[in-house]
Amino acid sequence: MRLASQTPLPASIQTPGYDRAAQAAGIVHIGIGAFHRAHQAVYTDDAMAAGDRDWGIVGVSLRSADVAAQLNPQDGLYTVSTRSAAGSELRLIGAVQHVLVASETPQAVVDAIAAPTTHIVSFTVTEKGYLRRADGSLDLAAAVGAASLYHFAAAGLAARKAGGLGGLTLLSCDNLAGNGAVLRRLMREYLAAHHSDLSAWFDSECRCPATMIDRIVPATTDADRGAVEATLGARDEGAVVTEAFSQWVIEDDFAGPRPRWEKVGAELVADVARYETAKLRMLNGAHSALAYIGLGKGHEFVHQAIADPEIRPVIERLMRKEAAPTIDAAPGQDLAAYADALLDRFANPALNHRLIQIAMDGSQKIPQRWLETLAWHRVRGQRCRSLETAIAAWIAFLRSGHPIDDPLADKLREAAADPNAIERLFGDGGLIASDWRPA
Ligand code: CS2
Repeated sequence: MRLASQTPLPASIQTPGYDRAAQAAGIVHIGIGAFHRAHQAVYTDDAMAAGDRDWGIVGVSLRSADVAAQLNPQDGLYTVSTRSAAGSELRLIGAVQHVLVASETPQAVVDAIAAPTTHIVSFTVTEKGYLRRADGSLDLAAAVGAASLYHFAAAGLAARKAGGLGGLTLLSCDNLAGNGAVLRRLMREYLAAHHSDLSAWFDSECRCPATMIDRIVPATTDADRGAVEATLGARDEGAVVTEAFSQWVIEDDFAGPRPRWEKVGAELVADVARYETAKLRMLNGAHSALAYIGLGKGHEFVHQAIADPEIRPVIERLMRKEAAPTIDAAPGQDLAAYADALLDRFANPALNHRLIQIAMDGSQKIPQRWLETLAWHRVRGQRCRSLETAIAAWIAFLRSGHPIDDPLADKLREAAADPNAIERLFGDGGLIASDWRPA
């Protein structure tokens, strides 16, 4: 039996605490992968259970029809399994109403963004989905393509303006440094090129708040789906598996109404930068280092790599001695305690988080995860032994013959094969733009 609205479920499973059918959709989410379903959709489900109304989510996949095929036959319902050494907890999430596939029904995506009830368009399209050039500007040639978030956002905004509706909040939930400002800049560049009549309206009517998003969400496996089915008594093709920890820090700068996410655990603040920087350089920086160093030593999962007595001290040093000193902590932000908590989260034996999942798209991740830290130390005349080890491990990975999942894969493989790989990658005119230059 496939999970759907009428499926009888065991009493132990938490279900949506509101009338799903009575909710309008207030959010269009582009990039409805496992991360969104285990993070923002859960906060939104909780906000509706706490009394907020009309914040249903219309999910959008830009290319793949997989998530639509998983969720639409289930009336948008899916489960989130929270796993720790202490056991697993399962709950049903009702916030997602249905999923559109932009390549199949592009006009439906535009209509959803242009609907009067929609107030927020949010994004988890991964780093490469922003279609930036190495210098940070928009790759205009790529951004006219069918898989471009800009194309759909602009068409939806144009319809809103034409219909006399208000603007929107465009909410980036990706691991970019200054994700709100990046999205605003790129959206402006797109509009200037294709909808210059919208540029001034966008500036006055729309907002792009910054966010720090954090929850570790490994790709769901068939074994995970089997375990969920055994507990649920129904097949959930859209199941997601995650850790107990979850954090969301959001810049409180919205164009219109929003769910009261702060009532259900999110932090709405004036300035996200220090949280975001700490998360990118400590958590994600350590993750990418674990991925390349760990794969080089034959490990498969994060918890195995962090348990390796040769790897753990490298990661501890990276977080505590290299990344943490570069962060000007906010009041109450304790970076030593943050590093402790991250080590525990990485060690979670119940979460089979594959290193190869983190290793993908290195060219898009490494600048904000490693190079900003390296540049900070460089101007102070200091070396970073752990990050240099991590860079060597990345180059070894690129040379290893392992398939490279990265938009720059071919160029990276070629540059890494050069005896002067460091210069080809990070030097002047190298593949990876950064303020850090190899010594
Ligand atoms: C990971 C992140 O895949 C990766 O690159 O570093 O997805 C990480 O698990 C999340 O950012 C945690 O919040």
